[in-house]
Amino acid sequence: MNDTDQNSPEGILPFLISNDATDDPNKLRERMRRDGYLFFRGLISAADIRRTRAEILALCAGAGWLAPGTEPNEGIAAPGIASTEPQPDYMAVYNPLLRGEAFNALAHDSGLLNVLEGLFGEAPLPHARNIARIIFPQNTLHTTPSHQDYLHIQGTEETYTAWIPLGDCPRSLGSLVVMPGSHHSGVYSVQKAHGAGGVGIDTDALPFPWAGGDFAEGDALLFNSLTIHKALPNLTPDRLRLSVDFRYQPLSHPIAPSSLEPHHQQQTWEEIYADWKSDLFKYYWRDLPLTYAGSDPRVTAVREAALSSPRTEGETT
Ligand SMILES: O=C(O)CCC(=O)C(=O)O
Repeated sequence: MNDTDQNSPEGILPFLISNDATDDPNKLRERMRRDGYLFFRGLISAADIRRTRAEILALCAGAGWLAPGTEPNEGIAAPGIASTEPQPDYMAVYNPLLRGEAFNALAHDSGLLNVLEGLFGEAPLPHARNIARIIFPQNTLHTTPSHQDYLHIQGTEETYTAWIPLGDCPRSLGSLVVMPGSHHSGVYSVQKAHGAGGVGIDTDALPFPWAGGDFAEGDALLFNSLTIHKALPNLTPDRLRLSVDFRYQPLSHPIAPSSLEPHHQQQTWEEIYADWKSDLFKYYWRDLPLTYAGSDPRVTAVREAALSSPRTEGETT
């Protein structure tokens, strides 16, 4: 890990860039084991990212979320709107978004799947529950708090999130940061919090640094389900932050059945697939030899304790 760089005023270490390891499974595994994350420049197809971005911004335009007279691809938010998941006006855009063919196809990016196959030493299983985020500028109360994905996903701890911004995403637009080394200590306790997931970890006393940086189009961050991470606030005056988060695990590991359901479970796969032109990624998991995991009692205990906790304030740094 490099030392804190002078360009990092928040005291965030720069990501270790792992492009040198894409064809070296041992290096991928050793770094992931040590740090709990891998960051790659230009791993994801730029053309597919642009298609997904355009698909989502067309929905934002239809909802009146883009500033009138601006170029849609710029993603400039209309003044005075700050919608957030799961508010009804957000879901009115988000449910159609989940039906997007480009969005769902992006989870099968070949560069990403090749890295995952090297990391796992076996076929990767993409979870079907694909997620996207539309984060409004200055809506800092709802910035994603520090958390571990395992609490929300369960199945196997060997689940990895790929966080991919849909276009350049400097820190000021609210990129994701991770805590290298935080994945070695099991499931942390949480408190109720604002922002995605609704619970957060108090990281003040933890002995780990944050690592992060400015993402360019095509960059991807991969991290283990126990690695603590959070979003930085979108402090731009007017830009929407668009990103996707997809999850993967080794095919031979048990999966939680909910990972094969559409996000929020407000529509069926039939509805999601209704307008797709290609059958390639429909029900791709149905013929695979899957095994299923029950719920993890550690997660139940941590969730029950959180229910009786006070809500923490949103993080703004
Ligand atoms: O993009 C965000 O704000 C949240 C993403 C996240 O926490 C995740 O991918 O697990």
